[in-house]
Amino acid sequence: MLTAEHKHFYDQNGYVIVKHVFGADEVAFYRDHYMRLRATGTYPGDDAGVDIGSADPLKRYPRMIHMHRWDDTSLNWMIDRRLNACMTGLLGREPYAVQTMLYFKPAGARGQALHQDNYYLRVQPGTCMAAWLALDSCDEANGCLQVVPGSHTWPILCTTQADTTRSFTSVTVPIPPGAETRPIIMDPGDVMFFNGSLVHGSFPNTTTDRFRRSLIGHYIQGDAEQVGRWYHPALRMDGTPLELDVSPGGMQCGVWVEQDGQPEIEVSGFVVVDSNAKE
Ligand SMILES: O=C(O)CCC(=O)C(=O)O
Repeated sequence: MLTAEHKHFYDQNGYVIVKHVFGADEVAFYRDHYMRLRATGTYPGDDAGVDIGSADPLKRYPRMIHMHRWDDTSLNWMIDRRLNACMTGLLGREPYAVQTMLYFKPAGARGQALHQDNYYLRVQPGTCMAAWLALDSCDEANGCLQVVPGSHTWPILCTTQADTTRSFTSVTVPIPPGAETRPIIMDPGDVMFFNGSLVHGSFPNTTTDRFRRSLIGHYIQGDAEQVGRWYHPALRMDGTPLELDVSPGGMQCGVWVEQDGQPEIEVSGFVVVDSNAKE
């Protein structure tokens, strides 16, 4: 599934898309599964609450987080052998699994301002990796991922205030003049793998009738010794937990704010140690 071309592209750009990792029937199953879960309950991590009458589409369909802790379908997906094979090929050894998320991103929803995942996970040494499965066709209209190619070689940047009318998180990172932000067009079943230092995010879903659902796993390099408290326990790719140290300063991946929420300026003094050790 993973080729030498994928690995080369990943090393150069900090991300790579592997096409059709999951079949149409599997994608349909995941869409139905999470839509049913969302419609029938509230779960740990529903920090913004669920309000089906809200004018904010993200309050009608808030993201789910850490589902693998209470949902076997999510756990099994997180440690799926195909994801493991791709990440092992990219990293040179098996990763550990630390987080699942489901983004519904319905029509009209805000995106998530540009950021670096290791700002939140604080993996040391090394960095984290995301596996981002498209459950819908993703394009610029419905708020596909946006990345800054090559930014995986950057340190973790200090954050600035984000535009909370366009982002459900309040912090972003400044992009140097001349750096390209590239839209990532994906088909359902494609998986994008990306490095924890890669600057990425998404713009609003400007459609009136399309979701942009995605199932996301976060992983850490198999030689990591520390990760932020929010991500414990880390799991081996056979699902068994392991003991890692707590990295200071870690936090939940992107903290929700209202559209008119007070800006929250966070400054990172965090330095990535050897983020390219495996590249
Ligand atoms: O799906 C998005 O819009 C953003 C996801 C993201 O930032 C992540 O998976 O780290």
